[in-house]
Amino acid sequence: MREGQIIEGRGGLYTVRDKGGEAYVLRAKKKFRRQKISPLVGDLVLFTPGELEEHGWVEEILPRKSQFLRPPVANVDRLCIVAAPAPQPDWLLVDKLLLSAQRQQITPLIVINKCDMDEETLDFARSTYRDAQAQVVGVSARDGRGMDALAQALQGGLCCFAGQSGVGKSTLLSRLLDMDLETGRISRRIQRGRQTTRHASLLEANGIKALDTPGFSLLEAPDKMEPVTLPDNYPEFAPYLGQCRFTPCFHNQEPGCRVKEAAKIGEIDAQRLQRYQQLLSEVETNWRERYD
Ligand SMILES: Nc1nc2c(ncn2[C@@H]2O[C@H](COP(=O)(O)OP(=O)(O)O)[C@@H](O)[C@H]2O)c(=O)[nH]1
Ligand SMILES: [Mg+2]
Ligand SMILES: [Zn+2]
Repeated sequence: MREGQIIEGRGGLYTVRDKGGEAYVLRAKKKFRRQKISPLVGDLVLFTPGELEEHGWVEEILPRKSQFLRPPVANVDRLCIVAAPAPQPDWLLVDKLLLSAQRQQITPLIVINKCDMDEETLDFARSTYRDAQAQVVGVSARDGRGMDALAQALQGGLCCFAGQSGVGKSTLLSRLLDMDLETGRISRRIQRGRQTTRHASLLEANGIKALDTPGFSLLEAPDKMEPVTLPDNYPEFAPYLGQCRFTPCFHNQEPGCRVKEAAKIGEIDAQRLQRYQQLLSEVETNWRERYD
């Protein structure tokens, strides 16, 4: 058997590329369906190539380092969370994406694109996420600033781009990989009615391996999160651990909360705490409805 990585999957056919760069079209063995496992783009697999005109078989899926439901992808090593001066940044979405990355031990990178428009968004992101221990880089896919540093940061490992529509994910990816990917111009035409099925695919060029996942802004995890674990994902809360009156403290409605106090006196970013509380109520609702 040979080893390779799934770079595309559609209609029950999987394209797998081996280390030498050769691509094979395969079907998944029936046992995966019995085990309720579907091969995902990004999966490392063992396979037998087909002979002559026959397709081959995906025989084994190697253990996954990370996995998402939507988009259905596996083994992402780095998540690029893209925001820009326009459209107006949705920092709650940035926080949610940071959380998905942390939960799966994926290294996040906050990429502020369109720095040709203004630098204030970049400064804002730097100060907001400094204590969250997330790296922030500023780039412009248009004038090229910061692009070499970004390309450098993405060498090796599999990266995935996420963020609001219109922030420039496709443009960035096209530039990084020297490929002509679907950007805003074409997307608008699709909105006017042309229906296309949108699949994730794994692209590789210039030492960068990236997932092109058109149409996805958020990464949906395969499981629901227990609310009490949410604060663990906020490094800025860590210095106050054990200093709240209640244990556990959700840093929400409780009196004598040291974290809320820290936000009040400016030791913690107050807006980040506010978004945390918003996120907490979403996590609580999902947790209550976890058996539905
Ligand atoms: N000013 C400026 N515009 C950009 C930049 N990068 C992308 N855009 C534009 O932003 C729009 C949306 O880009 P697109 O890549 O389709 O965004 P996506 O929805 O995140 O994939 C397009 O009109 C791009 O030309 C940039 O660095 N600066
Ligand atoms: Mg796009
Ligand atoms: Zn508290």
